[in-house]
Amino acid sequence: MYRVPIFVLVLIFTLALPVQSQASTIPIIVDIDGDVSDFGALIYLLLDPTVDVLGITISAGITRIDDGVDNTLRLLDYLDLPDIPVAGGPEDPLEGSNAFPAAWREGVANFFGTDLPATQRTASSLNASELMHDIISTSSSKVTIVAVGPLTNVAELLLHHPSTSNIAGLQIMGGALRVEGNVGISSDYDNTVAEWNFFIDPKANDIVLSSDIPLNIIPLDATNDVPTTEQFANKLDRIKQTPAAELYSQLYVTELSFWDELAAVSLVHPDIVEYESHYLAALTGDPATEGGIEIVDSGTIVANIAVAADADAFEEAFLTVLNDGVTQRSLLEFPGGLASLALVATYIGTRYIRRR
Ligand SMILES: [Ca+2]
Repeated sequence: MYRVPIFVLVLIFTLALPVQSQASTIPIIVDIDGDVSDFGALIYLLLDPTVDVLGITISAGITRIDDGVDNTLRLLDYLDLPDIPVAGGPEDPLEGSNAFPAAWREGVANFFGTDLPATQRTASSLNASELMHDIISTSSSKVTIVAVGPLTNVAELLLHHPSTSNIAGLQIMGGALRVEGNVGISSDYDNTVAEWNFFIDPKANDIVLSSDIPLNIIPLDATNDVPTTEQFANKLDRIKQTPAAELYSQLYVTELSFWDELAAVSLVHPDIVEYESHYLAALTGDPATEGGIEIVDSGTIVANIAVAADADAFEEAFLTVLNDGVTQRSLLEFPGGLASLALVATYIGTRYIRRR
């Protein structure tokens, strides 16, 4: 029988082991508005072993509520995950009538036109803010809310259930601090300061930024540093080996940003972003500036707001979870890959010479 030398076995197992964080589990609720970036973030959070997703709520943003709930239930089925409760929020913002372009909203139906199968799973009988409250009030440890859509559901939670003592914090994708917003450049709205999530429901932003919950905000200032590139698409196509990676590669769109994905990954890996700490105020009322945020001298709580991100570290952490540990395909691409190959070649060569 051919005997495999021990050091070769050690080498193989060393290369095969996924690198995983040793942090304790983070209990979270994920609030999404159903775009590709939302599902990228959600998939990451569902699959990261250091995160425990207790519930998923849908806010009306890119998605209409029914589409968002249906797509999320299909995703849970596709990933063969347990029954995590899913609940939809209101179709309209707390105030105003700002909305994403209709064509964008049509595009999310039927899981972005993919063939993701329909599901027998059903939504929670509770609405989004009541499901949040139910989870938070019965959790044995403090719950973090990851909100990557308009803040309508979170604001409703705070309006109806003001006690925030069992909320660990909010991890939010939204806003633009010192960079141009993305509403005016992609729609007919005459507003150059707002980012889309914060533009849809400025009143909700005001309620959240005025609360006493610890805030981590990931605005365009940081997500501009993590663009969705052709290079990443090619890499994903080359290495994908899981249902999650396969689905994400179908949905992935280049020349945008990893908006919500960055908020998700930086929850687990805070060093990926660079935070500043400020009192922040939400701009409301004026159509030209509503949805904007600004630094102010005083407030209820100092927020952490990300101003930069490390693209390489983000992509590695995101891919590690999405693709079950495999972020490189060729042996030559492994760190130390050439050295490993040389070791194996030396061993085989030595055996060959000894036999002769
Ligand atoms: Ca989103």
